[in-house]
This record gives sequence, C-alpha cells and structure tokens, in this order.
Amino acid sequence: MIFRHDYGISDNGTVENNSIVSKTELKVANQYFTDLEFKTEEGFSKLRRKLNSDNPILGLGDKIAPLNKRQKKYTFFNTDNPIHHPGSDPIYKSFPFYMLLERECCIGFFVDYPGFMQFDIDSKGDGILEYKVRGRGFTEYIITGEDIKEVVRQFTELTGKNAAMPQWAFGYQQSRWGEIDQDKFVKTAEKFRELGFPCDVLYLDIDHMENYKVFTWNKENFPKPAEMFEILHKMGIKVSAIIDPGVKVEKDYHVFESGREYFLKKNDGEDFEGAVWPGRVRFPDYTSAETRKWWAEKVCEWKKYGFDGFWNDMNEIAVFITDDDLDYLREEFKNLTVEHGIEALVKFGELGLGRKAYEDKIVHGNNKAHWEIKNIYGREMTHAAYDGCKLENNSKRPFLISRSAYPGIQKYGGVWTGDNSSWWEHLILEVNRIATMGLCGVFYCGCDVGGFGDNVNPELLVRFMQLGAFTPMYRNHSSWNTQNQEPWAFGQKYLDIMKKTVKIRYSYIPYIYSEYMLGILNNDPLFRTLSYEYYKDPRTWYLEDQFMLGNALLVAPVCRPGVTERAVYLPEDAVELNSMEKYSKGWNMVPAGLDVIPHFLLKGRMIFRTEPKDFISENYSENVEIIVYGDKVQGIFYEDDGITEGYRTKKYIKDTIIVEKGKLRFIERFNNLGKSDREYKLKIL
Ligand code: MIG
Repeated sequence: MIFRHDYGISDNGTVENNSIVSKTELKVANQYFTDLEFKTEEGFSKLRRKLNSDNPILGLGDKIAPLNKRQKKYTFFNTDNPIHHPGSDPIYKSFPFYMLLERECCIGFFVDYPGFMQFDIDSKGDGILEYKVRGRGFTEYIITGEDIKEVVRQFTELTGKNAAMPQWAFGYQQSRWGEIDQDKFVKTAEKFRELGFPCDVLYLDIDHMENYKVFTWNKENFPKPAEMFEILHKMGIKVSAIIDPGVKVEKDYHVFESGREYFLKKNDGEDFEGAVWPGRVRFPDYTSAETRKWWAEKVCEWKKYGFDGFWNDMNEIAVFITDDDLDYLREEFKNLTVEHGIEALVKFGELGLGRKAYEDKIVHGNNKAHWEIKNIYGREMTHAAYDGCKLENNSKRPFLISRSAYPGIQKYGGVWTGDNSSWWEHLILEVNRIATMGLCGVFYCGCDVGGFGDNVNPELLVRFMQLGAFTPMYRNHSSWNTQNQEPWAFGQKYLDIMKKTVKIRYSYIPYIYSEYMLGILNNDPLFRTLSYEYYKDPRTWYLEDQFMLGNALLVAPVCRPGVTERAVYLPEDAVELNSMEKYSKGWNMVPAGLDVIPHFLLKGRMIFRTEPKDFISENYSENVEIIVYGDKVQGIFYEDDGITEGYRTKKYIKDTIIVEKGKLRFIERFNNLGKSDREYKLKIL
C-alpha cells in the first residue's frame, strides 16, 4: 500500500502516477516509527522522526556510503563530484527513497522533493531521523509491504516503469576519453573482431565535436561519418555519443541560434552563462516542454547520422565557473595576503565546482528557482533525448544513459555511477551502489569498468572486468590522462582472462536478458541484493560484497588484491558454475584465483545459456540450454525481438517451465512473437 502525506505547503512533487496511492490514512504513529515534530522556519521545513528498531535502512541511490545507510547524514543536490571518496556528498544523483527492513514487513519512504534537501539518518545512533528541506513543505509517500520486493515494485510503479534498453545494450561496451578520429575509432572495432573478443558498443566522448560544440562534428578528424557508421554497423558495432547540455555562445552556430529563447535566465532577466568544455555556454531549460521539444528535434537530426544511442553527461548541471564567480574571486583576492593563512585556501575551495552561488539566481520558465528543481534537471534532459530518439524512430527503443538522475529517470534511460577511480575501494563500492540504484527503481545501471580516474593495474582491471560481466551495463571507460585500459592493455596473459570473462557474460545473455525484461514487466531490478530474494533470512540484509543477477545467479566478486579464495554466504544450497562444485547453505570458502569470479546457481532455480558470439545479433537467443539444480525447479524464459517497443503490447515469448524428476514440462507457453515455439536443451546439475 502507498500512502501520501503532505507536510506544510507541498507544491513541488514530481510523481504523476497518483492513481495507485491509497485513499485511506496510514496511522502515522504505528509500531515501527513515530513522527515527533514538523515545523517550518527560516525557509526550511523540518521533520523529526523516531525509529523503533535498529534494523538496517537500504536505499538513497548512488550515495558513497555502506549498503546500510544508517548513522550518516546525506545531502540531495545533484553535483558533479569527480573524485568521490567516503566524505563526498552530494554527488550526481538524488534518490530520496529508503526502506526500513523489519522482520514482519518492510516500509519504504519517498520524499518527492527535487530541491535542496538533507537527511540525517540516525547519525547519533538514537533512532532519530531528520529531514531538512529548503522550502515550505514537501510530499512524502510511505510504502508498506511484506518484504523489499513488494516495496520496490510499488515504488517503481509509482515513479514509472523502466523503458527497456535494446538487447545489444547487454553486450560489452568500450569507451575512452581522449583524442579520437575516424580511423582510430574503426581500428578499435577491428581489433575486437581480430581478437575474437566480443563487443557490441563503442562510445564517442567530447573530442568528436568541433570545439566541444554539442551536435557538431570535428570535421578534420571525422571527414566521413556516414561511411564510418556503415563500416561499424556491418561489423555489428553500435555507436553511442556523449551529449552535454551547455551550448556554446557563438553567433551563427545553429544550436545556439535556434535555442536563444530556450536557455535558462537569471532573476534579473539576463541569460545565465557559465563555463563548461566549449568555454562560455548557456543551458537549456529542460523543465519546460517547449525546450524539450526543441532539444528533441536537435537530438533527432543528430541521430540520423547513424548514432545508436546517447550518453547524457554534465547534467547536474556542472558549471566550471561563472562571471559572478570571477568577480567575486577578484574582489576577495585583492586584499588577501599570506598573513591570512588557511583563509586563502578556503577561498579557493569556494570557487568552481565548489561554489554554487548561481543556484539561487537561475529561474526556470515555471518560475521556480534552480535550487527548487535542480535534482530533476538531468532527468528532464534525458527525457528530451528520449523524445528525440522517438521522433527519429517511434518503434525502436532509445538507448540512453544519464549521469545525473532523480526517480523517474528509468522511464527514459539508464544511468552510470559517474567518475569513479581505478581503486580497489571503488570496486567494492560499486556493488552496493548499483544494487541500490536497482532498489531505487533504475534497472539499467553500470559503472566505469576499470575505473575512470587514476591508473589501473592489470589485476584490478581483471577484477573490474569480472564484476562488470555481471552488471546490467558493462562498459569499460577511462579518463584521457590515465593508463590505457582496453582489454589488450596489459598483454596476452591478462587479455586471455578478460576474454574468458566476457565470453561467460555472452553465454548468459539469454538468461540476463530474460530476467531483465521480466523485471521490466514486474518492476524487479536485474542486479539485486540477496535480501531481495531471501528477505526472510536477515543474514542477507547486510551483505554488500555479494549480489544477485536475476533470481537464480548469486555472484561473489573479488574486490581485494592477491586474493585466491573468498568467503561466500549462500542462503540456499548452490552449484558454483566455474568449478561445477556443490556447496551447502551457509558460509563457505570458495576458490577465486585471478581468472575466476565465483558465481552460483541456487537450488530450485534455473538459468539459460547459449554459445557466446562476437556480438548480440538478432538470433542471439538460439540454442538455449536450460540449466537447473534441484529436484523441482520452476522458471520463466522470456524472449522478444530485442529492439522494438513490441514488448509493450505483449509481442514476446514467455515460457513457464518446470523441471521435476528429470523431466521438463511447460506450465504455460505464451508465444505472441510470430515465431515457432522454441526447443530447449536441458542440463540438470
Ligand atoms: O568534466 O566528457 O563523467 O565519463 O569522459 C568531465 C569527458 C566530463 C565526465 C564524464 C566522463 C567523461 C568526461 N566528462
């Protein structure tokens, strides 16, 4: 059940789907929590709440924190925070949704407020929770259910069903920020094919543009883009390109000229300008429908070159510096002397990415200040890109990712976790960040495999590639000034291990895609915590170095150097799929040498595999083998065309299968794909 509560004057919510909200009142003072006080003062609304148990709290999106979000404070104000560490907050996304795990039930709380907001989640350990919201009030949804699954399903339905990515979005993807030209780009694709190393997508970062101007080519380096797309598409390679919101202020530049009326203004009526990659830029006001329409047309035109998807970056919005910042800087620095000591350094910190004075000055078309709706800026940019892709081809699924996000982003695209670093500490952190994004309703999510900043080493790259093989989005990406980290960067020995890893990924595509699509229909994340499947076992509530991909695969990545075996908690008996060894329920030590990422098929569950190919073609899900473990196993296999919106009108195959005493039986065969019923091979472990 979903209950809605309005505190103070709440006119800033974003949820459209209020039809599923219960009309009856939840007794606020129930046995799990009590609201103590609500007040509005000095421009802030504050709620104090007492929790009646010490059980964990999960949620809050991509925050840099343990899986259990208790005993810490959080700020929601989307910010480009490129070198994040445990003290970095806020960062790129805002997901003010958390769940309290209780033995008898699970309770979700979603504060639907896209402006500046802070949560204190029991930082003193006394069970007190505090919301501090800039503004006169807010809306909160309280969602009750038997377990995490029931709560997540309702939350996702409330904020919007996920738009399905195409099937090829589950293939391996390669990216790198740095100087690029047409030949180099095609050569990268050829290298993958020569090596027989599976790959589906290559990315173009900001260097493909002319002076970083959005929707332009650097014509010197890309003289014949149409030809390039043709070559790549023939090789089964898709191309996604970066889109930045900042539009260069330049006379006669078509995007700037056609966009003049759609840019953000300041409260003095002037255009808001700041510096990003192209130098002086203006920013579209994506919260206005007219602006989105104009941007969608630009995206549509641009896509016609042959792009298969887009990567929406810098949309927090990230602003390097403004004229006001510089004036302030000149003024402040005039009188600064060495005698000021530390004060001088503090002034530096207030500038650039650190200084946010403009957020009070920008007004959006709907008369809201930027600080009131900052957290949906990136979502609405992605919304506009989605509309643009639809304009170009309405029957195809758009392939989009965004760095900044707020609940509802999943209606338009997926996300990546932003600029992580090539650190072991970030490798393990990504497990809980991606799992938490799933709990917050965003099912297509990944991280920069190998790490974006800093220099990777071969062992770390291998372990990152192994984790990536089991994340929904599998993209290796890095910054221009770091060690190269394409799979061949460290020679044959490491290349062979990574190739083996990527082939394992491709062999599970029928299962991964089936679970992803069933998840879209049912509102279940593909990448999930163990507690999502085994809620009744509280030992799963805190596990953050293990996860599940779909309902049958348990994955235990290695996140420290030098490791050759690791402890794994199994909520059920299972078979480890590298060694085919059986393990019993409970804690186990499992071999995990450098070429192994332990992953298990749980008893009573089934997976689907096939022979790996170089890329995900239309007939990828042929020759599907069902693998089961247990005396009686039931599962569902889903298949569709992988690229169109047909799934929305049930154009799919859905076979409900039971394997009992060595025999396979169909409980239901739903086939609306216009294909003959498929045959399966069966393997019983
Ligand atoms: O200020 O486009 O997160 O993936 O490679 C850095 C260059 C801008 C940040 C993105 C990253 C991308 C980079 N961008």
